[in-house]
Amino acid sequence: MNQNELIQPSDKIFIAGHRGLVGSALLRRFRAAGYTNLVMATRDECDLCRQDQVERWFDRERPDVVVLAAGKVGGIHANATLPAEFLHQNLLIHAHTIHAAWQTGVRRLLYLGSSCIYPRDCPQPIEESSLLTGPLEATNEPYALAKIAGIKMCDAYRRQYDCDFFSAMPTNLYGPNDNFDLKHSHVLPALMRKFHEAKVEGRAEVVVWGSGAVRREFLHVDDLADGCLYLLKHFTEGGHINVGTGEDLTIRELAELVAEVVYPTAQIVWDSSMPDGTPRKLLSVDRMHGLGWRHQVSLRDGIRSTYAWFLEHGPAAAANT
Ligand code: GFB
Repeated sequence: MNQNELIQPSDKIFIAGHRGLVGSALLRRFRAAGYTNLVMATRDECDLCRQDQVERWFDRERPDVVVLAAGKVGGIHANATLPAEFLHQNLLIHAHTIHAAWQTGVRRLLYLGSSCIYPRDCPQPIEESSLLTGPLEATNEPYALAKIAGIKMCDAYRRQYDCDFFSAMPTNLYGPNDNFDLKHSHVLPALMRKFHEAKVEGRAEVVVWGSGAVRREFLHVDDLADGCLYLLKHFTEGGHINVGTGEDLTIRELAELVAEVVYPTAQIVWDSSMPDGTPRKLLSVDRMHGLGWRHQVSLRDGIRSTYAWFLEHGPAAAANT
């Protein structure tokens, strides 16, 4: 135990969203670090979209620390076709949880946002100060607005009520327990499943959306979980901080990398009727590096280990829908 750290293994820590990609990684990381007083809630036990249920749950459990990783998430197609659900559910989840945390005296809260909160065309790599400096990417504007509201709630509760609430902005994530749905998932798990199924079914061609020219940054979710624990222990500031690798690649390069691991002889066919989304989304990670934290998992190793997980568990195991 290090008394200088801002959270302690004896703290009661609520991981909201523990069945998803991020929440399940947080559970693994906290347990490995000796944090055993962890509390979780399934949707049946506490529906975060219902204020009465959230308030009752916080009143009963009284956590010391909260990590807010719950929310409706999805890839470009899910965001573009379910805008009302993304806006409504995320606004409710964030508002109820942050408000109840204040009401019950939670000592420290980490809210997880997303790199899509930044303007579509802002300078790259994206610094934290770029927030609200320009228009958002249209394909995920509702989700981004809900995430921005969550960040601003943490800032407002810090300012008005002196709450120790702050936010981390992860770049695009992947890893075990991801959503491998072919339509609604993010690009990396979708490609993994597409290449895998083409190989198993003996099909040469694999259809990949968009032009392949846009660039994305990918962080293994175990690295994000490690970064979150690091921030909870050491980060004394408010506001929001980026968490990423500081490296990006084109979707074409990503597709080739996934093919190399899963199905090297596949032929990639581009479906230009599907949207590209934002042209580039590379986070500046100078502040995290300045705090002494860096990611550990290379993209190639992360794709290999995630594919091994996929082979063991299959697409149906994914809980993050
Ligand atoms: O990962 P993705 O869905 O999300 O798509 P975003 C990234 C890029 O991969 C886009 C292309 O240019 C897609 O057109 N892509 C190629 C594919 N093939 C596929 C495929 O089979 N499935 C998918 N999903 N994409 C999301 C936001 O944006 O990023 C969310 O919509 C969130 O709000 C998330 O912020 C992290 O990076 O474009």
